[in-house]
Amino acid sequence: MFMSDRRLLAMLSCLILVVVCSAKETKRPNFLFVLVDDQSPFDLKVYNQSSILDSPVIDRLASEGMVLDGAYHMGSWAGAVCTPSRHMIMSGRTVWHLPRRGSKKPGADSSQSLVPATLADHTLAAVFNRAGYDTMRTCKNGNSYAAANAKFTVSRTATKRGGTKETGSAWHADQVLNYLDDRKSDAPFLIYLGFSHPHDTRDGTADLLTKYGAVNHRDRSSLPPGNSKQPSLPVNYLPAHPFHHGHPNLRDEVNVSGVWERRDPRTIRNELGREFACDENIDRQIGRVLQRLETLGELENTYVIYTADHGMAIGRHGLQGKQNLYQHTWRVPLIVKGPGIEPGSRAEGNVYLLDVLSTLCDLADIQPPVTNEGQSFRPVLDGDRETVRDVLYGVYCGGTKPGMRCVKKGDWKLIKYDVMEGAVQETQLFNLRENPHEFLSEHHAPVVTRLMNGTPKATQKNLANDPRYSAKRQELEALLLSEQRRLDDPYRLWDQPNH
Ligand SMILES: [Ca+2]
Repeated sequence: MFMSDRRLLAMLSCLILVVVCSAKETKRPNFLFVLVDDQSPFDLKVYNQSSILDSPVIDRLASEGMVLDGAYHMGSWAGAVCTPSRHMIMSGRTVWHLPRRGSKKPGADSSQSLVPATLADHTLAAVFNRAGYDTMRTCKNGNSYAAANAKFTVSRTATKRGGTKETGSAWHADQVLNYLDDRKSDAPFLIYLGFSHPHDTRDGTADLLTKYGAVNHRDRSSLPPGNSKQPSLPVNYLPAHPFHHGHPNLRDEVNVSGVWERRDPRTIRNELGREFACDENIDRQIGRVLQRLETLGELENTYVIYTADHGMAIGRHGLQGKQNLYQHTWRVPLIVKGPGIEPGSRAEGNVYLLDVLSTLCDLADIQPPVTNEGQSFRPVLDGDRETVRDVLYGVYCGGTKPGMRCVKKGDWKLIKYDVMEGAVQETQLFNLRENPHEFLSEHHAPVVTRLMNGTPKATQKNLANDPRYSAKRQELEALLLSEQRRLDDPYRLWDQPNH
C-alpha cells in the first residue's frame, strides 16, 4: 500500500512536470510591430551600404533576425498612400478589395461590393483579442483604417512630428513604455508601435539636425545652407522627372515644407538630412522599448517586426513623394527578429505588407480570418523558402486615371504610365539585377554625372523600346494584365484590352 502510494505520487509528479514543461514550451509569443511613416529602405545601411544614417538598433535587429529584400506595398488609389497601405496591413486584403473613404472620384465605388460588411471584425487587433492577446496601439492620427484601429484594447494616438521629446517620436515610445509598466496581465501582447515620422514635416531634434548638417528650412524665398555633413544626393537623383507623374498639384510633389517644387541639390540634401535626423531618433526610441522588454524578461519571446507603410523618393528620379512605383518607393524595409529566426539571415521573400496579418497569425498559431487574402511568409522566416510568390503587382491611381501600374517577376520589372488624359503614355522596362537603381537615359546628363561625384554610373537604362527585349516586354505586359484581372483592378491602360 505504502509503495503504491509512492508510485502514485511519483506518477503524479511526472504528470505535473510534463504539464508544466509543455505549458512553458507552448508559451505564446508576443509581438512588437513597428511601423514608421514614409521611409525608403535605401535610407538604411542594411539596404544601402553607402548610407550615412546611424541606426544601431535597426542594425542589431537585422543581425539578430532576418532582412527581407523583396517587401512591397501593393499600392494606392489615393494621394494619401498611407491610407490603403494601412488598410492592407490591418485587414490582409488586396488593394482593390479595401473599404474606401466615400470618395466620389471615378471608379472609387466599384470595389465596395468586394468588401465584406464585417471586415473590421476580422482585422489584426480583433483577431488577436479573440485569441486572448492583450492589444495596444500608438500611432499618428488619420490616414488609416479607423474601424480596425478601434479594436485595440488600449490606444494612444496623436500626430507627433516635432523636434522635442513631447512633440516627436519619443512620445510614441513613451506610450508603449507606460503601457508595459502599467500592465498587470499574464497574457501575451501585440503592440503596434507606429511613429508619425519620418513623414514631413521633418523637424528633427536639434542634436541630430546638427549631426546631419540640416536645418528646419521654412523660408520659401531662400535655399537652405549647404553643409558637407548632409547625406549626398541619391545615386538616381534627377533635377526633374522626365515626364509628368500624372497627379497635378499633388501635395507631396509641390507643397512639402522645406522642399516645395524645388529639386536642386541643396534643397534635396537638406531634406535628406532632416529625414535622417528623424530616422535616427526613431532608432533610439525603438531601442528604449527593446531595452524595457529585455528588462521585463519578454524580449526573447517577442517577435519584433520593423517596416514602413511605403517608401519615399526625396530627389530620386526628380520626385519628392510616395506616389510612384520606382523601387525606392514601391519597396518597404522589412526586418523580423524572434524565436526560431536565424540571426543575420536574409531572403528575397517577395512579400506584400498585406501578408503581415496572416504571418503574425501563423507565428502565434492563430487561424487567419476568413477575409484574409494575404499569404503567410513564415516559411521564409523559417528558412524553408526564399519567396512566397513569383509575381508582384503595384498601382498608383490617386491622380489622373488610370494612373501607373507595375509588375515584377524575377529580375524584370515593367512600369506603365497612362495619365494626364492620354498626354502621358509611357512604358519602362528594367532588369533590376543590371540596373537596380532604375537609371533612365536622363541619368547620363552631364550635370547629374558631375553632381553624383564618382558614384556608379548607369550601365543600363529603360529597355522598353529596345528590340532585343521585346519578348521580355511582351511577357511582362501579359503578366500585368493578368494581375489586373486577378486583383479586380477596375481600370485598363491605353494599350490593353477593355476586359
Ligand atoms: Ca505614409
